[in-house]
Amino acid sequence: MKEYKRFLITSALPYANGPLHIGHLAGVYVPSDIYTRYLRAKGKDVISICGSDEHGVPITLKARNEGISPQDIVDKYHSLNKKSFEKFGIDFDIYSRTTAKIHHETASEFFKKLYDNGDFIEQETEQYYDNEADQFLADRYITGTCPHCGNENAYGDQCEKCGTSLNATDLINPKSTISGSEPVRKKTKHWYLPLDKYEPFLKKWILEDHKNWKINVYGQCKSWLDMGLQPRAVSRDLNWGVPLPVENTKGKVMYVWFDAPIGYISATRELTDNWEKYWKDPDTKMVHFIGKDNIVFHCIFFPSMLKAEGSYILPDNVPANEFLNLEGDKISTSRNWAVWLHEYLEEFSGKQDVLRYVLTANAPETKDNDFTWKDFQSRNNNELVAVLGNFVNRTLILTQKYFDGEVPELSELTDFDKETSDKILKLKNKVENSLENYRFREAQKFAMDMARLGNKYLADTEPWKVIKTDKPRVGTIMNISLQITANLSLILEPFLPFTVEKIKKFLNFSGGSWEMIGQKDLLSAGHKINKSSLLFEKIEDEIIEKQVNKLAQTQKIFENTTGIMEQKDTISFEDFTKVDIRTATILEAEKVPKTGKLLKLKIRTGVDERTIVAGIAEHFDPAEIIGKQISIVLNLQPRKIRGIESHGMILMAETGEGKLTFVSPTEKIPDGCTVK
Ligand code: B3M
Ligand code: ZN
Repeated sequence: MKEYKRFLITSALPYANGPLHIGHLAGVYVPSDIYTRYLRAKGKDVISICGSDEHGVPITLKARNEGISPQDIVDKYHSLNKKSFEKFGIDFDIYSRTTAKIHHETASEFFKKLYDNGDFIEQETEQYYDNEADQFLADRYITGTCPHCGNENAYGDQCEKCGTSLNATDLINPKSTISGSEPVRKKTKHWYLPLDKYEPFLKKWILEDHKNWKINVYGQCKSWLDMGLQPRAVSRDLNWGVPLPVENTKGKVMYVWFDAPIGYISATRELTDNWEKYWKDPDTKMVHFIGKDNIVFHCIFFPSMLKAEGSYILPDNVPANEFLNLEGDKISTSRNWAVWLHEYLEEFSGKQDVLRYVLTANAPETKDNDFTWKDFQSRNNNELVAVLGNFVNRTLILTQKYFDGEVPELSELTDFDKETSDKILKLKNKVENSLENYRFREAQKFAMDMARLGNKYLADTEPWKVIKTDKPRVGTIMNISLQITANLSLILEPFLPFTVEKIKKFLNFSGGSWEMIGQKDLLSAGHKINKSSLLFEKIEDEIIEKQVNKLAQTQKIFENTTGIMEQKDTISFEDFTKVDIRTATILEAEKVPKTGKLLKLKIRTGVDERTIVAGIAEHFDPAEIIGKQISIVLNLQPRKIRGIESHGMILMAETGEGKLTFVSPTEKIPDGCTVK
């Protein structure tokens, strides 16, 4: 294997038109961060590059829909996403943006060079034009009737009803979404990069020279290359993007996938005057971290651009991941089926490492994978708490207890002691080998094996028993356990940076390089450690249920907007009579502090007076509902909601849009009457 002098790590530039979710982290940013942190720990010369992709048609559409400018949209999401990355410890050297001046300059220079070289084909085609709005229409700006299924709201590039991909000119009765008028065909000139010309080069470079690429990446490239490549337009008629640096091209900008990958170069330029070393010296290893939908752009399109330009290096690897699903369903922004990072950060404050851990343990490295809240809980409780947290905590507590927080001396070593210590180095080599091959879930598992090793060592040596008879022996045991803990702080750093900071603080250990892993004397005898606290806490069922309910709620809203909920499974009459439904009256109502959603109600049931907590605060003013006669389930098992015991349930009818009304008798009758 080639020894590289420096590393250039890029992570796909997320579109700044929406917030980030767990799929982004799992597929691209956690793996790239692990890899970068590992290289830094090895003392390598490495830079990690990312930023917002701020051009493209969807951003202009969103802006139009919201009645604000595209710049407003990208400003908002650029700062939101930048913050999310920082909070998750995704440690880029720079997080730039493609609306930056330096990017427009860099992309223009790049385009101009290819243009002047005669690398583009110039071609005139007919495209739809909106006379009222005075502009050409991107495919997404045209709707019409699908010629295949008759759907009247098909887009110019695709019918979402039957899934057929379309040309705008296929649509029957096309309409401009900007003015509503019927668009006309008009000639327009565009520039194309003749990808077919680069096919022989790509075939050799990928299919022969990079057989080591991940099988999903290699396979996708091969199928593109087998199908044969076509020239690809690098310009668009749009007023949002990098203007073409060519005379007489007003109203034309670069195709977003032309300028976006150049964003990696611009960001490097912004970061350092030394940028050409990273981009032009063949001793640099460049690695692109991306999701699978970006493979063709990073393995075929961008390399062809770089090759045409001539002075840049090509990526050594493109370890693209597959997709992460959520609770068995594809993550979807438009259906709000996602776990958003900014929400996680609020709801699980301080638990960034838990999510990093779970997403790596479940990373969609070779196939699509599923995130479930249950798995999240069990990995936290059974692995982070029970394995890592438990080992570190026991080691620190026992050291405080038996040796007053001082690293004890080693005395004579048993074979088991030696074996245990020797395994540390073996694990380092395993983790390293996995990381070098972009197998992050395996790498993390091997790193955690070091905590498992520690737990087993403590369980087998039983210092809490030995202390009664042989304190020097316990000194040896604790010394070895502390060395394992210090080694853990080094080997886990790429994966769990926040946890490692804590461990180092507890150990009063300043850390060290990757190559120190395996040393048996990271902490010398007599070294004082600090007081500690728990590294992880158990996540209770309640918390998980809340998240699952939140998702169910989302799903319900989307099901209901398309109609009424389907009938549930049938039940027996006997089952039905088990539910004791009664008329009742609301006597008092008040908001439950700090919840926003909950009302605490005092209810007269005819049988008694009792408290019921209901999630209706967003729909009703407490004052408004006092005295109202309603129906309740009387015999529901009492439940604690936010510390308040709730006895029963208020019956509500809910519309598709989530509007609630009480189910009340149509005339006043006594409380406690049965509803049957
Ligand atoms: N903005 C696409 C995406 O988020 C994209 C990546 C650009 S990388 C140069 O899927
Ligand atoms: Zn259709």
